[in-house]
Amino acid sequence: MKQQELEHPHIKEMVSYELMGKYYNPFCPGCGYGIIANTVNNALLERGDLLSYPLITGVGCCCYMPFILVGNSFYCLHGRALPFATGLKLANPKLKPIVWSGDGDCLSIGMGHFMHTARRNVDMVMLLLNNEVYGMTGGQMAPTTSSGVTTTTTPFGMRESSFDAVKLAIDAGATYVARWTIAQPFQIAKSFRKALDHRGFSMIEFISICPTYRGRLNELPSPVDMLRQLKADTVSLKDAANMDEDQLEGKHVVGEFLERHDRPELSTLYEKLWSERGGRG
Ligand SMILES: Cc1ncc(C[n+]2csc(CCOP(=O)(O)OP(=O)(O)O)c2C)c(N)n1
Ligand code: SF4
Ligand SMILES: [Mg+2]
Repeated sequence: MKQQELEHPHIKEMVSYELMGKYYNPFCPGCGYGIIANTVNNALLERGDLLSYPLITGVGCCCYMPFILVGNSFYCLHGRALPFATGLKLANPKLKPIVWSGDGDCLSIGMGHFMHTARRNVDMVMLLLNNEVYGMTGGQMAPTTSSGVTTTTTPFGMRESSFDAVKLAIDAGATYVARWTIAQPFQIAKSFRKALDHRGFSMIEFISICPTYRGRLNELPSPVDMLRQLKADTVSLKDAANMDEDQLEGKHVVGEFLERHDRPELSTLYEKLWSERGGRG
């Protein structure tokens, strides 16, 4: 039987079209990553000049993202996307690398790179996809897993405290920091466009849903249930200002947390150094 041609608006620009000749989606049904992929893809297509925005990933479910997005992609080792992107930026300062990383990829194995890339304020956009688990490897706990949450490695509920990626990014020196949930595609698109135009290290955290592990193990097996819960647990930065620590327990505070333009950017510093010394060679 002749295979049906699948209609997808951007199929010709997709990596998967070249690789497999058809539309390909590696995510489980209901995975929140699809919403992020679609939103970011549309914002990138608006730019037109796709070669200026290399897509770089570590390892995890979220790192399949470039397979279904437009543009050039580089698939790196687990936790190592940021140093690769730094090298790319220094080699060709005209590029604006876009790094995709999971909460495990960025805040466990890649934590050192995250801190130092923010400290150096390297001009790139880092998209941190936080589903509170290691999705790809079977739903183990992550450094973002909330208190009490069941994962395959916390069968009696998470007892450890978790990291707040936004606070870490700000303290380390990032210059644009935002957090949204996947139930906020308009805010995601606006924030992503802003990050593309920002000169310096931008970090946008997306709170996503993993129905397969995070949901199934916590009595929220349906993506719709998870989405409803996510919306119920979301608090804007403005509202959070009037809430105490107990009221904010288990909530996702969303908004633009920081935008600053007073820190030097790494590739600019090096370009200046090269020109003072008569060129790169
Ligand atoms: C050096 C190394 N250690 C461990 C692994 C196994 N591994 C692959 S993905 C992953 C965690 C992924 O979790 P996260 O970054 O949160 O991404 P998600 O799958 O949730 O999107 C781990 C531990 C690996 N690939 N390489
Ligand atoms: S395991 Fe979870 S994060 Fe990974 S694709 Fe499936 S739903 Fe998405
Ligand atoms: Mg994860």
